[in-house]
Amino acid sequence: MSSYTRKLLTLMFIREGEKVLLGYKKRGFGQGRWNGFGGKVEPGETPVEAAIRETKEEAGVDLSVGGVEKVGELEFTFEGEEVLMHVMVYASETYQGTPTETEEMRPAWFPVSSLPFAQMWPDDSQWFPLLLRGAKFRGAFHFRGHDEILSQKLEEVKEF
Ligand code: 8OG
Repeated sequence: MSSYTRKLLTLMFIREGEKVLLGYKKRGFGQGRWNGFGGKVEPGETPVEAAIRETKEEAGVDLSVGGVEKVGELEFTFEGEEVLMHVMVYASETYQGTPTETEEMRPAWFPVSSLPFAQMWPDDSQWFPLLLRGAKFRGAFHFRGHDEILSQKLEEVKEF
């Protein structure tokens, strides 16, 4: 059995009515894909604090702790790599400020009925329907490279 080094990360989706705010990742991990906002949890931060900080850094918008809900937990592993990315997924239906392009992300609103799944991580099309209907979920995806899912688990949970 391989032992993984776990990395704790966050992922935030802002929803306004029938639209979701995504960011086009301009550099780094996941470059060229649309995604929520997020990154590593730093020492001394709670995951929700990290999620709010990353959203401010990447999209220029402010969220409040009270408006943020944890909606999912996802684990990602990659063939031949010893890192396990443990991603806490959050949603917020309120925000302040105007989404603004940063060095890392170009934000844009997408109707929930036409999300750019072909330009998103391949697992996203599986759990996004759960997120969009307000369900909570746990999933694990094992990748070959960044495009091919070798195995996966996904389940709906009542609460975290
Ligand atoms: O700090 P950095 O930008 O490298 O953090 C990576 C971000 O990408 C973090 O928000 C977690 C997120 N992420 C993965 N894998 C996947 C995935 O398969 N789907 C989605 N939507 N996001 C992912 O690390």
